[in-house]
Amino acid sequence: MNKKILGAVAAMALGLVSCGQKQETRVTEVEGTARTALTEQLLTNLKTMPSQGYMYGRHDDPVYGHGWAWDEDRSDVKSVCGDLPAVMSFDLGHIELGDTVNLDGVPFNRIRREVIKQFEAGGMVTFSWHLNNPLTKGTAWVEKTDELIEQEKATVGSVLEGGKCHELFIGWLDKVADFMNSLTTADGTKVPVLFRPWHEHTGSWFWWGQDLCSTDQYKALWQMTYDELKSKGVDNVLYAYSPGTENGGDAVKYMERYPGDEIIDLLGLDCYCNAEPGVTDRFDRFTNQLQTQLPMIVELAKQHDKAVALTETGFEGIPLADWWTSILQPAIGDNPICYVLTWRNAYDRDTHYFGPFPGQISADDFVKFYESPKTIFLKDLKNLYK
Ligand code: BMA
Repeated sequence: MNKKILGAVAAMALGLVSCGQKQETRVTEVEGTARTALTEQLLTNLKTMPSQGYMYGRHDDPVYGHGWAWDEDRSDVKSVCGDLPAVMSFDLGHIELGDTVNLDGVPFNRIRREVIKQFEAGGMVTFSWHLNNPLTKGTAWVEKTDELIEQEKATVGSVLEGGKCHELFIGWLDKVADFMNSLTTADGTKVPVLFRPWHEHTGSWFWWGQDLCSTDQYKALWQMTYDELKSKGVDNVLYAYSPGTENGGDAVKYMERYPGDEIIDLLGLDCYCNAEPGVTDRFDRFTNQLQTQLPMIVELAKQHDKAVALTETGFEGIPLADWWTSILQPAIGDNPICYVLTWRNAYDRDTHYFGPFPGQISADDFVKFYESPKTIFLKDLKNLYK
């Protein structure tokens, strides 16, 4: 989500920043790696899923929640409704740095274990990647200060072929590839996952965002990501395109930076319900956005033969007791999406949560949401891989 991280980034003097890498031209010819049968099967099932309902997903659900962290076999979703999300989401931010924990402190080894567990339970996993800025060495979020803005705008160009961070960046992609390749069960089965990099690019808060790079550069970034993972033998990954709501319901705008049918498997939307004090129709805005944009995306998905999902949503702090059944569900309506995912319940920030926990005012309504015939949680799933 669009969450600005303030401060903490050492501003490096303009011109002194270098990736410390040789500038080399890279041969980008990619050997074709077919995707595994299970991965293709997952995609088929994501496309047909809406005839049964939509899966519910939560970011980082099995590793921490509101007021707790790192327990085993614990989940805020389960504590409230007795079942687990059908979709678990995790973030790969800081894997590029070679760190053992991600940007929110979650160990990558634990993520790998949870991915395998979710797969073996019949559920699905998706990954976002809030990776650092390879040029400024700052976070994924841009600061746009006088000192940094030029470099922030040069970042995507710097990682593309011929750019001064290209070699460094290929190394970062290779770390992601290694991780994807390491998602194997005890019998050696590679776990299919959905990867959702370069998300919310229609906003301008990440270094790959709208005002920070050109359309061609953004598409080239995707192509390079796809090619590099493929060349490293990654055959268990589906790819999601997930812009924010800036298209305003215009299909041409939604597709403006679309990387292509060969790369993308799922069309998504990141759309949050933001409470703005003093604005009485705050829910109408969210409802309107979903009701205008989801049918447009569904139509595009039909034309391009892709799956559709509400890849990120939520109402931070959920101050409305019946938000799940009176706002979210009606806003999704009958749009055939395969899943809806709400963001994380931070363990260390009291008000940063997007799902209920026992005692939270929307907990009872979440149980109604769970009981709705439209929602699919882990126990409802038959088999996503058959
Ligand atoms: C954001 C916020 C951040 C977090 C990031 C990645 O939207 O929740 O606190 O670091 O997602 O999980």
